Amino acid sequence: MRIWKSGVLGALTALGSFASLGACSTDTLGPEPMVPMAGTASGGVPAATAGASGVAGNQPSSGSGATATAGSSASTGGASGGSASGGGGGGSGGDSTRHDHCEHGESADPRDPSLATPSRPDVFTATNGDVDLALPKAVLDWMDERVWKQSHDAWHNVRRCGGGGLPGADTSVCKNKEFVPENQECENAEDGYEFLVMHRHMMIALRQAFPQHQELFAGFPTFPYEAKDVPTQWQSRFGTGWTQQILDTAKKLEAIEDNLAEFPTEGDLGKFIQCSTMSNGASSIHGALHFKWVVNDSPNSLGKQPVNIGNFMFWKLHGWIDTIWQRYRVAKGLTDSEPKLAEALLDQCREMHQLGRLIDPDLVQDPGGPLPVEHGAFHETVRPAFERICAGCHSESSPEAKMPLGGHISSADIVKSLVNVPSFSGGQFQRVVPGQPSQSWLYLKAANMAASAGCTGAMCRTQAMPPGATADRTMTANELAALSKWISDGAPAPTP
Ligand code: HEC
Ligand SMILES: [Cu+2]
Repeated sequence: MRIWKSGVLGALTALGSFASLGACSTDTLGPEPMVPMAGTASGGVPAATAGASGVAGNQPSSGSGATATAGSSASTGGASGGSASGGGGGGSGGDSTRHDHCEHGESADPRDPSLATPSRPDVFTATNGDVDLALPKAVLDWMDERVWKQSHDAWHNVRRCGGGGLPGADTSVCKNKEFVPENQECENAEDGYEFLVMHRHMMIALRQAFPQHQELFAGFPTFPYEAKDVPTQWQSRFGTGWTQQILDTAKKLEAIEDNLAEFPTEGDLGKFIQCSTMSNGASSIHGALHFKWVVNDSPNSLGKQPVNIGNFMFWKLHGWIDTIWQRYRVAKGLTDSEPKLAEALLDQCREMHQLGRLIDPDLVQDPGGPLPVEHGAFHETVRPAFERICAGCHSESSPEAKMPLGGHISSADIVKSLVNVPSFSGGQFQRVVPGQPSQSWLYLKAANMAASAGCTGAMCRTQAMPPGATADRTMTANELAALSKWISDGAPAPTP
């Protein structure tokens, strides 16, 4: 597994923010449609939706569409939310437009329309007959494509590196010191705030990705005091209900407007919900909500942090927590356009994303999803020319010579199909031989040197690329020099 260059992230962490990462992710499809949040999910649960609108950069820019031409990425992109972090700057990319899911939001997933409407959770029945509810498979797949379960797990675990928290948590992530946040779990109100913001970030992203099924991610409208307040599949396991302490805590939170004095800041509220254990040592209200419905064999068991975000109830309970938090914010006069929140959401998105990259550097994105953030000579100096004049025929979906050079594909995947890969129609040549441009079929074809390169074998197509192109559609001397240099330098893979 490739690990983050600690210097890079260390420096960023020193800046106190992950905000500047991702500013050079390149998406050549042009501006993605941005999905405005609906006002409320059906069922009248305004929580995260209300909290979310206007902070996640999900408002379509009024100017988009009008000026989606070369060099306009800054104006078509970071319309609203991202501006809080100043994440927009640095125009690196010709006519490519950056797509950064943290700044611009998630695009609607193509699987959304195929989900059942009204939405239904998937049912899992354990061997002992216990029933658990999970998110529909398409949503679980969306999460898996982004290693979300592991990233969420790591997000919590990396806050336990100081020794706090659950025994048995996978703390291997702690060896990446630059990922260990200063505020460890339950240490202070800052951690409480991050807890609230991180889970809201996930809700926002899911609602953007599945806009027609937002109710899947809506919380309990009020605390589930009674069995009838939970889905039928769970009612039989409601048992004797809640302890008096949990009931008292729930009532206090349900009357949050009257109890503001107890929570000087939002972070204090978050800390109380996540961390405040009961006097008998029983878990916090957050823990109690998690543990009440645990089905141990369930692949998305609420009790297992590495998988629990796949559980239907996870979003019911965290949505309820978010509702209480949002009510607190409203009572305190905090608006959704508050820059502090916008920035914190961006930070939490970045952190989760980077943890995902740490866990799975080869993260494969789904075809409609956002591309990973990438850097390096290929991505920055070679790929722009390919996008300009090659990607039309060498696109990721149906590449000529089975060789993708652009489109909706990561630079890492492009490089993988080039370096040390035998050519399709270039005889004995490989596409790219690290260190040797003049032995690299890609360079030879692009530089119109293939005809004299000595190709042997049945398949020797020596025409220059692009075939029959006019001068304005061939690579310029500078572009060829960049390609040659990248190969001479060993054709390194892009870095995140
Ligand atoms: C108009 C369509 C078109 C464009 C534009 C185009 N190509 Fe091609 N390319 C092809 C076709 C068709 C083939 C297969 C025939 C051949 O090898 O010449 C091919 C083959 C190749 C091959 C051989 C791959 C192998 O494994 O044998 C390379 C290298 C290549 N193209 C590079 C490029 C580059 C670099 C650009 C942009 C500068 C480009 N192509 C633009 C149509 C195109
Ligand atoms: Cu969590």
